[in-house]
Amino acid sequence: MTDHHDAKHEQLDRSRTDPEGTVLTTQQGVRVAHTDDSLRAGDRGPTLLEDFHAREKITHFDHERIPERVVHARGAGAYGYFEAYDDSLSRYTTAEFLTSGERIPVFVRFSTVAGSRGSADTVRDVRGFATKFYTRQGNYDLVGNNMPVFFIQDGVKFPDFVHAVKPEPPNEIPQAQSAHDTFWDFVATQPETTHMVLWLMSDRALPRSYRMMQGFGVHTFRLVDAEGRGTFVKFHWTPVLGTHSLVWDECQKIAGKDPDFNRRDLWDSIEAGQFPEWELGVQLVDEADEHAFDFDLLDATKLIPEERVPVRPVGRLVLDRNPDNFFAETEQIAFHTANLVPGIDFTNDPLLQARNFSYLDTQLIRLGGPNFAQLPVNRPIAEVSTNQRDGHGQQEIHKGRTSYFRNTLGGGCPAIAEGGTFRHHTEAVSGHKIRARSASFLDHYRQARLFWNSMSPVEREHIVAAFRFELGKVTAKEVRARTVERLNHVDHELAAQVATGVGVEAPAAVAGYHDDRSPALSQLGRPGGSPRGRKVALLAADGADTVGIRGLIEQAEAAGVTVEVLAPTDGPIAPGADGAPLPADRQLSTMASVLYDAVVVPCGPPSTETLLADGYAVHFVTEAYKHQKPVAAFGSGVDLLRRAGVTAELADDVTVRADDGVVTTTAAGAELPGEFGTALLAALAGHRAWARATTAVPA
Ligand code: HDE
Repeated sequence: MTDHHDAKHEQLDRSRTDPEGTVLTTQQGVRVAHTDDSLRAGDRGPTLLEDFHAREKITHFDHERIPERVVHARGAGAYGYFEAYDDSLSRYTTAEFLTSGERIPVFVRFSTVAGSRGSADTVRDVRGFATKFYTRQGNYDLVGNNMPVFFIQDGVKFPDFVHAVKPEPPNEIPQAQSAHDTFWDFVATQPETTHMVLWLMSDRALPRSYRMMQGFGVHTFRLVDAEGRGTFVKFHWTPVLGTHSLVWDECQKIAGKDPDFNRRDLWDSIEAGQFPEWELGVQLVDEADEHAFDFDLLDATKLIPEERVPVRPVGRLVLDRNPDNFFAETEQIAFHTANLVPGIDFTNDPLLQARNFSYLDTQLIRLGGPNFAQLPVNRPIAEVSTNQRDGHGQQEIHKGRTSYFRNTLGGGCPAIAEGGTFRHHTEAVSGHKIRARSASFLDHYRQARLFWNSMSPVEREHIVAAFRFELGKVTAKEVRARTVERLNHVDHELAAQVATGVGVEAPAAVAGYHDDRSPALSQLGRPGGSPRGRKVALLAADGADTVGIRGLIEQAEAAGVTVEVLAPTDGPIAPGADGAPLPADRQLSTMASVLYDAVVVPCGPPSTETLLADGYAVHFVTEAYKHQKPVAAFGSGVDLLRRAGVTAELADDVTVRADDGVVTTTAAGAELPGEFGTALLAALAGHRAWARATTAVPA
């Protein structure tokens, strides 16, 4: 396989600068001797206008901010590559990056939607999953989300929708939350939102990690072959680590304990060489089958069930490099749904059509002019030659007298390309010019119910709890009632349970409920049971069994799991009977169980005694237990589990006991059996012990 993915970095290297070994200068390159005092008339006198250094420094600072994205303002990104597995898609498309097997450089930006740039990562929200492929044929952007459908069917409603979900105008409250009156007022009056709102109330809105969420292109796009023949396509990203979520109580706590939780997780994993990875899959539909479904392929509030059209794996995406500068790269990257390469085209999805206008338009104000494609992160690696000239921030020095087509004075250049050009798919279109919605878009409940029917019991519980939380924050009783009315069209039991929670009357069941299911929609039913990429907290104090701990850490790390040692104070932990001192990674009081996937309490009577008397330690275990996470202890560490209210059966001898996600043994030191670590890793692979009773959450 050719490794083509360095091409972008070679280009970026020409823009990367490093202050190492340099001296301070002005923007003009004049060396600066003094930057702590401004030039003034006398040491207590007024500052002088002629202090060009101070003026330049302050002026630049005054202009450091640019408008944040109107949606998806909060994000995190990374570089990597995409490689197609083989050329099997060449029957359908001339897009080389999908068929060549070369490593294609990419930049991916993940985001939340509603919050401002500085908002917390773990809010209940959709996540953006936008990929820029720097292909040899030009840049292709797949600007997707982590949910396969959308709130509205026509882009003309997007400003209304976003105004409703954003903080309310009088006081700009609440930040990054849909749990307020205007959002639910919009939802309750727009039945087309119903399907997506179920996704939003599901665990999908609370990803454990950007590395552990699916991505979707949402719209139906088109692949186009060399003869101009089109095939409908839906794009899917499937994470190698599985699709996993946080629970709501955790999310709210993490928003305070570590608002950068998802951003940090992405950064840290790439720094550690644990490169996040997804598989690209496509659902292909022959154009002849356009009307073979009980929904319209052009309707972005609908998905194609995977059981009906299987997702065919076509390649892999790997993120292997963090940006050097957040602003220059993650903030200035500009995605656009109309950045297409030959072999991919649009459909008439009215949401997509509006997006094709919006993204270019928004970049003009956000990035300050028409030359943002010249910013390093946005530059294609394909050759660029246009007749576009001038404008703010022009970086190129265009030689020659001609900047028009057709010219003879410039030798006719740039000439019209012969091969490899983009050709719009030829589609016959007819109709009256009307402002109307197609009747094929009018069923809003069938797929909402399909989603609900496909959920496991615990996923349903979470959805009901989410509706109760969100509507519970709505002050207008009639909006609560109207929303419950809508839910009643999806499922009567769902409506009744939400109604009870939010103090409105449950409506009578309606006719037309169906029993169809799509098992692929249940996150808990999806494959991905591996402990890889997880983070475990190990609580220890002086006198801990460092021999047993070291053995366990080694076993965990071999399985791709990170173990952090948390101690009441910084500094190395003194060993118990034998063994060497153990460095502590974190001080216990600076961390919290919500930042980890599991907790382990090791042996060592003095260590256990200290932890039993430490409120943070006891709370840590209680909270992890109540969040249904794997909890493990060996030797005297088991006592801390008892103190923390763990009610599962605990080991009373050296035999490893793994009950309800609680792994224990009385063995310790060199005697600690490998099965202890194996059972912990198996519990981690299961993500949570969902059967564990949680009536008393929060901790
Ligand atoms: Fe976007 N969207 N969007 N959107 N969107 C933007 O573009 C818009 C929609 C998505 O990390 C904006 O550069 C309209 C669907 C992502 O930089 C803006 C409509 C999907 C990102 C915009 C939609 C998305 C954006 C704001 C309805 C999933 C972040 C800043 C017609 C398939 C990209 C910007 C990044 C960003 C408009 C609907 C995904 C204003 C008008 C559906 C991932 O142009």
